[in-house]
Amino acid sequence: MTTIESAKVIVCSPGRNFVTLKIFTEQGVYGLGDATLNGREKAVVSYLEDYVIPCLIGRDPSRIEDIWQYLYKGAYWRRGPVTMSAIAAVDMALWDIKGKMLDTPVYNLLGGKSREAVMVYGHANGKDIAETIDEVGRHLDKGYKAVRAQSGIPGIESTYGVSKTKDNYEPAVRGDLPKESLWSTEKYLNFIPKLFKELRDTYGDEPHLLHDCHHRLTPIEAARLGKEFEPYHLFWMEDCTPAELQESFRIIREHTTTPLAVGEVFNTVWDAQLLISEMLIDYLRTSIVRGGGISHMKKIASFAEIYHVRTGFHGATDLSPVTMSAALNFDLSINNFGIQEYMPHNGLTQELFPNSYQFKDGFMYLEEGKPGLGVDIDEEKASKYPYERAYLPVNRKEDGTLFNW
Ligand code: GCO
Ligand code: MG
Repeated sequence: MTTIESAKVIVCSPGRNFVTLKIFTEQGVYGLGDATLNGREKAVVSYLEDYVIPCLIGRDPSRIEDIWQYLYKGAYWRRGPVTMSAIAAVDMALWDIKGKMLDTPVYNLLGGKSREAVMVYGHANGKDIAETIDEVGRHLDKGYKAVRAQSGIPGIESTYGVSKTKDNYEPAVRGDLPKESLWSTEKYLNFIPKLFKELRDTYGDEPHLLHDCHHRLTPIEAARLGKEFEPYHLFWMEDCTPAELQESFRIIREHTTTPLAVGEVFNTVWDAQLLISEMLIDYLRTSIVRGGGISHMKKIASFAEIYHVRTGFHGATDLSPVTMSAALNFDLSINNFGIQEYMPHNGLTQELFPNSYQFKDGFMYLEEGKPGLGVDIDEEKASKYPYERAYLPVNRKEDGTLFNW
């Protein structure tokens, strides 16, 4: 029998914080899991170090499902982002170990490839319509088949998804307190359909265009926007309302044929049960790191498949290359894959996490024959970039009311 000998948590900050779990077996094989929870990283570090790791020592790492159930049911306190990110990290590491021990990529363990490559979408953002159009064009020139477009809104100083420097948008800001931003739904709703009209006028019908509302609308406002987007046939409209209230999507669905994506903040299948079974959404955004790892995401994706819901995993830069590698193995294997978000990590992060994925012409490819997840961590380099506290922003309406960010 193989046995788990030890495990440790590695925290590093090559431009942003990452939490990585490394599980070692007595046989000398190790596995990696991502446990990064943006803006609340240390809560997961403690959950792993103080409670989970002691329960892993001496166990057989090949019993992935049993260990998952032990950590989920055995804690009594179920669900939630801290618990599920910690369980996800263990689960990813165990799949990585299993793949390495059997000398095969994880996608093979999940049923083998269903496709050769994974369609990804990139992020285009600009301070106004003209700049966003240019940014979309720059992505199309790079080969992207799908681009998410976010633009600054006239009269609002800063907007979700729009970077001041035109770099990839990084919302977490280092410092002692969260930054505060201001929001006006009225200004946003009057403006944003114009962006997509201009994008279609400029680039025609072919490119897939996506947009993230970032949880800021009420159901009826979302219905209005979905309807106004219809002539520009978006690939999806994302997180149009905060989705704790799953029933709210019935209202949106009654009014619009714009495809809906939701769920990057979800943690279990129960967060999306009604959304999926009533076919109120088209794409589920829950990712491997938020959704309890590969083992639980397999169940969610299979449930979604029955109802014609496809995956569209969250893949912002706060999900480490370990999650990205797990996601790509998963995306390659399932039939109801939709699209994968891809926000390239900075060069330093790529160095700290050597990986085997490659972007080409709008698709992501995994190097053939890499066993396990196909990702590693350079611990020595990582130790040179210690944790720095960073928060996601807080959002207020123009009159000061605290709002969704
Ligand atoms: C996305 C997301 C991100 C999140 C971020 C939070 O669609 O990529 O909405 O931009 O805000 O991942 O940590
Ligand atoms: Mg989003």
